[in-house]
Amino acid sequence: MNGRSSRAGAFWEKLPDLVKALAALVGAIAALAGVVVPLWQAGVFDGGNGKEPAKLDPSLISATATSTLESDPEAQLHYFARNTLDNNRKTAWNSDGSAEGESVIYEFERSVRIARIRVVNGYAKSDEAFKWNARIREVEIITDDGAAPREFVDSDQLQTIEVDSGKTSRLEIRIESVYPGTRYRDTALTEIEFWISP
Ligand SMILES: [Ca+2]
Repeated sequence: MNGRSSRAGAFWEKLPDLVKALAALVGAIAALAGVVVPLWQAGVFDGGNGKEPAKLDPSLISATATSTLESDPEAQLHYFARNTLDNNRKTAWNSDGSAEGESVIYEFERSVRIARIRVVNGYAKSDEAFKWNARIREVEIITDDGAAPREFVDSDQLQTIEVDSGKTSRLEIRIESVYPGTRYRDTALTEIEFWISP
């Protein structure tokens, strides 16, 4: 045999090893898929309940507050709690003076299990409005399931607060403390979203 054919011979001799290695790799991938697929089906990778929380339609929510700043009809400014559900950063709920001990109360058309809320704290329509008015700091989140303390971040960006309520027909945010405004004692909340577990 010349050198060329002996190299080819060496290749063919090694082929069974290559096939075995390839078969082992395919087997390993199949075994991994065999583990991963049942984990996925069991919901391990999507929160453990088989489905991700979904945003509750704001039209199914009513909003009230125990303190609300009077409207300014001439300037077309209104501060009612419903402003936190309109997906508009230019509108907000404002308390009338200090908000400590006051509540914003949301009621739902049907009982829901709330996994988290997402809020835009303060009066986010402008940097000035945000600084001038107070922002919510410590709260009690009160549902049919009980009360739990939480703390909001001093930011005009959307922030997430984990709630994990049982079935509840309402969620009350009772304000315990605030980040003070530089000009007003009024405390503001611009937006809130309710994310519910299926
Ligand atoms: Ca708003």
